[in-house]
Amino acid sequence: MKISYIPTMKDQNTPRMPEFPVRLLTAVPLCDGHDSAVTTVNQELIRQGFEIVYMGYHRSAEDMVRSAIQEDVAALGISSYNGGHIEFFKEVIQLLEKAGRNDIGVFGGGGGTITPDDVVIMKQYGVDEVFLAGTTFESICNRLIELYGNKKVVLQGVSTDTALGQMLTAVEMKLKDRPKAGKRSKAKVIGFTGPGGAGKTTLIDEWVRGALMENPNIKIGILSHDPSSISQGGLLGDRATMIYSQHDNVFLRSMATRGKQGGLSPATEECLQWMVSDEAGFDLVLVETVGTGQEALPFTSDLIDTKVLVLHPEYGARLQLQKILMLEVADAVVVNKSDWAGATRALEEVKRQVEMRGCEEIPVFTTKASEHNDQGVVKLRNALSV
Ligand code: B12
Repeated sequence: MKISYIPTMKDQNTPRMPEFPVRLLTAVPLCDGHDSAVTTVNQELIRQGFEIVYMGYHRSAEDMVRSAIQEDVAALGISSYNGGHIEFFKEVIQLLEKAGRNDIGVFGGGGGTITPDDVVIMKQYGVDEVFLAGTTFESICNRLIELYGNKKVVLQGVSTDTALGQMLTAVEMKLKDRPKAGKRSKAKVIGFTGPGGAGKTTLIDEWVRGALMENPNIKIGILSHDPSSISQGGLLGDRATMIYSQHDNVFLRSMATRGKQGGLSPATEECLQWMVSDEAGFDLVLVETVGTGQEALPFTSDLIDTKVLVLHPEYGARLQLQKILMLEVADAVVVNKSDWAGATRALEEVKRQVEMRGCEEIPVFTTKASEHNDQGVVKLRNALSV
């Protein structure tokens, strides 16, 4: 039995990335903080055109499997250094099987920790590939395209994580003859935009945490965007920040912008139609744009009920505020990171700027989303939520 993929350098028929990027999810298991290897591998995969949904380290098998299903990735890659890989990979495969998703492949690596003998056992119970120390990035990329470059999409409504995940893939892949979304539900839709580093993802995660504490039955959907790179690949990294949104009541889909400017993806509108369909059954849908610039007006869709502009206190000189278009069309403005130096000044300047534009009806909030139960986040949620 071939125990691992060792480069032969005879790759005459180097596999090519298909028309739509291969989507993979990568993560590091529970009790393991070795993330520099997977970060390096991610970077190379993105450069070769893969879309990588990255979950970060210290992740349970349950979280990995739920995420892989919602993201409808072709495969799940685990980077494991602290031992226990034989058991951990097996648990992941068993959970995928239990969910009826053994179409999602499992592969991984772990430098000198995973031995060739371990790989024999792991392949026997269903791991597709383990990349041992010394494997070149080129060989890893080629093998992953070979294994996962031919993803099939099955359409079966949107009422489960599997079905909704696959429907969103069909939309992203522009599958011909895909159905249209049905009647709009009562779900409230809130869009969050603002510059990179303002803390949008953390704010959403804290929002979700609060909403779930208040109402454990609430069903929340999230569409979270990150930029595609020049290579067409992309690092979709919001799951590494969103801790509380990895929950059975929350459906989180990471989307790459795939060539569209302005903060969203060409597929966002149609994906949103499905997210707010009666059949999907969400109470609340949150949309996060990529980090945007001063000219961005990303929320033109009628489906977005409330638009929130999130800023951090370091937007530069006051003059910079005058250039931000969203300050005139947002339904709420948030100055996050209220513990930062200059936050009080920023709040005053933003309020004055909104007034000077004759938009004094737009409320301005100050939040510290990195802290649980921050009263600013609670006020914001109470003011805007269902
Ligand atoms: C760097 C490192 C660290 C760094 C980690 C920094 C970070 N943020 O990741 C620091 C110094 C912090 C660290 C800490 C610890 N470490 Co350490 N660490 C390493 C080391 C030297 C290299 C790992 C690495 O990043 N390699 C670089 C990658 C790119 O190369 P590679 O490993 O050869 O991987 C190849 C393939 O496997 C593949 N691959 C790997 N992952 C993936 C994932 C995917 C998706 C794909 C496609 C491919 C792939 O890509 C590479 C291609 O050639 C290893 C030793 C080793 N040689 O493995 C020990 C090692 C893993 N660490 C070890 C230990 C014990 C620890 C500590 C517990 C030490 C301590 N007592 O505090 C802590 C635990 C930290 C934690 N919270 O988990 C042990 C683990 C022993 C075990 N399993 O029983 C090792 C094996 C060292 C040893 N021989 O003792 N460590």
